[in-house]
Amino acid sequence: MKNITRLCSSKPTVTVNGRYPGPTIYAREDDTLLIKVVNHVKYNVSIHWHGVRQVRTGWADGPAYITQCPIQPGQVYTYNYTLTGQRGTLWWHAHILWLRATVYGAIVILPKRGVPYPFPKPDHEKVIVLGIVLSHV
Ligand SMILES: [Cu+2]
Repeated sequence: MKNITRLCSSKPTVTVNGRYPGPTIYAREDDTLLIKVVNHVKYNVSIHWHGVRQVRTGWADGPAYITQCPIQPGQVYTYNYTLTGQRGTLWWHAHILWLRATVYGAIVILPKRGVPYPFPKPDHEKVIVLGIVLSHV
């Protein structure tokens, strides 16, 4: 939980590592990710890797009550999956009703080392994550 100020009002907000939006994950195609989620809040949590093609790791997809039990307060869960044959910028988000409003971030999947982008190399890259501001809730 962290007090987050948006539109001149502060409120306790569920974040990832105190960050809102949460941290950007950088990886390369074919990397295996081990992402340890420790639930320090009093709500159930799970994280969905939006757009990531789970190849034989459907259990790591993240939707609570669908592919896994939610991570309960005080519990730990390690997502373990491989980014097989995919590149690009996707996002991850909580897969528990309202938590998805504040618990999200980007996941950047770079080409394999030594493999160029399928377009001219950009001069600069910036990750943009669109979100909403919760006010008067
Ligand atoms: Cu999603």
